[in-house]
Amino acid sequence: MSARARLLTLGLGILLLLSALSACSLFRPSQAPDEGTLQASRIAFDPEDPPVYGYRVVNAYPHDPEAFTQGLVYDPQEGVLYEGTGLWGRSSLRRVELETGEVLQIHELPDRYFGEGIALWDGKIVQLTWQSRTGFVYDQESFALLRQFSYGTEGWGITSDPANGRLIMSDGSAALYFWDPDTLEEIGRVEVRDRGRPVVRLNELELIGGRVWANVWQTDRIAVIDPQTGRVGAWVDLTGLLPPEGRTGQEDVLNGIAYDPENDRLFVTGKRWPKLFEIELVAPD
Ligand SMILES: [Ca+2]
Repeated sequence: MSARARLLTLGLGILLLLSALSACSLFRPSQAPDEGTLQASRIAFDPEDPPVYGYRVVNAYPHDPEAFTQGLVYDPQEGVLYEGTGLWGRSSLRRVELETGEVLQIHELPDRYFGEGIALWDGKIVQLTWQSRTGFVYDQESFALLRQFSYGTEGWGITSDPANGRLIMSDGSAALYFWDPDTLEEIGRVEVRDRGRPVVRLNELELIGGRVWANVWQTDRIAVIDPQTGRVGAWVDLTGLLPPEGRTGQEDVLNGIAYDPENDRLFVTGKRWPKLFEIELVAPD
């Protein structure tokens, strides 16, 4: 066999091997498709026909059943959760250990404020209140109050969008508002729609892979939204997440989404839920 024929044979062999490999599982992504689950950053997004994802519980952790969760954030640098809670006279800002649910630090709001969403920004924590049109900025480490500010709507959810230099907040309507993180003034807004229909009662928020995940108040659903267009491109249905045997009888609705971008972990809980869950998503059939 000539050198040229040998080369050709070798090349053909490699081609055949590559096509065989790509047809089998070796080239599939490592993120758990074997179990039929996906991590949050990997779900499909289709505004024309949004897929509805189910879930699988990966871990269940204790959660203070007195915490009326209104804001939830995970800080990958510290490996802890930050939580904002509501109710008159019971509202707070907390640093919480993920694995135990232990409250490591707490700041209680004055009784006249009903605490709402929280967001981390540059070593600070921004906390909204429900109807007082008042927000607070704290030092992330000490919880010292740095600033109090006003805004023109109710306050429901808030999340940070560092890549676009803005905060994104909700007020219970179908709007997402963009805020300058330094002045805390509105710099834009978008209406959220699912195939043309406004999606109202957007509550707690989390930015995951450039998309806004929003709890829809009084439902078990999370809308996944493109903040540039406002279009919903996927839903997550968390019906049945808190099983009957785990209930205390005091629970309110699903609320609270936190994301660990370093390990692609998604955490969800609810108001006065005794558990906080790490979940993965299950694609529709
Ligand atoms: Ca959140």
